[in-house]
Amino acid sequence: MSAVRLVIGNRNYSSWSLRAWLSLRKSGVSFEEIVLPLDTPEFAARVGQYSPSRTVPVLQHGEHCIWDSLAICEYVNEQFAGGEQWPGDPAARAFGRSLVAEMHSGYGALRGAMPMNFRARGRVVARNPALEADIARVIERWQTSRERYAADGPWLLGRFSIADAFFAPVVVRFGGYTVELPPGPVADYAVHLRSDPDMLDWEAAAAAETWIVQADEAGVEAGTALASDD
Ligand SMILES: N[C@@H](CCC(=O)N[C@@H](CS)C(=O)NCC(=O)O)C(=O)O
Repeated sequence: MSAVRLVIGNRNYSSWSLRAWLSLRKSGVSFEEIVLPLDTPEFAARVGQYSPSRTVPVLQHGEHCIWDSLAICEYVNEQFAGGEQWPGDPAARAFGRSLVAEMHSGYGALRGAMPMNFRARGRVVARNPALEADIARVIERWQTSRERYAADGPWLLGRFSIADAFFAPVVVRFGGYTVELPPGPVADYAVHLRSDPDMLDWEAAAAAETWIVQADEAGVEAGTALASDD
């Protein structure tokens, strides 16, 4: 098989990269990783050699280049996961795709106010109505998913799916920004995802990173709002 290579940003910050990486890791295919440090001259100098959009993640498979996290997950599912990263049932699949599409194109207030940072603990940000609405919407989607598919397994749609890859960064954000989750299926889902062995591998690698994005570290100590999105 042609070589598979995933180009990602710093694991501590790059939520879009985590989506693609988790899907690829769960597929079981072996792949090479290249990590480009976000917001550095090195990133600006090197990203163009891999990514036509100059963003990460990017998947290279032989002559193919896929440069968007959703497109990468779909490709991984088709090429390496035998379609297992979506449910076989069309209604469940459509539900999962709706979850993912909403995550991919929405939740702007959440993304803006709570950038992913694995090292963040106990951050507190000002809650405005748009942020509250995004948080409530995520919790409601997780509750509905877990109620519908609990019999099939511990992930959002029962078995691991692309929906979990897309919501993994949100679980991390909620953990770092002290978002209280209702006990039961929603809180249990967050615990399940954070203790998944692949997530723990990513977290350990994030902790070992030495690149710091200053704009995203300013509030770690103070617990204040931060500037960047992802
Ligand atoms: N829609 C893209 C967005 C990717 C994206 O914005 N990635 C960020 C890092 S998490 C990036 O590459 N930023 C670098 C830059 O904009 O210079 C996806 O889903 O992959």
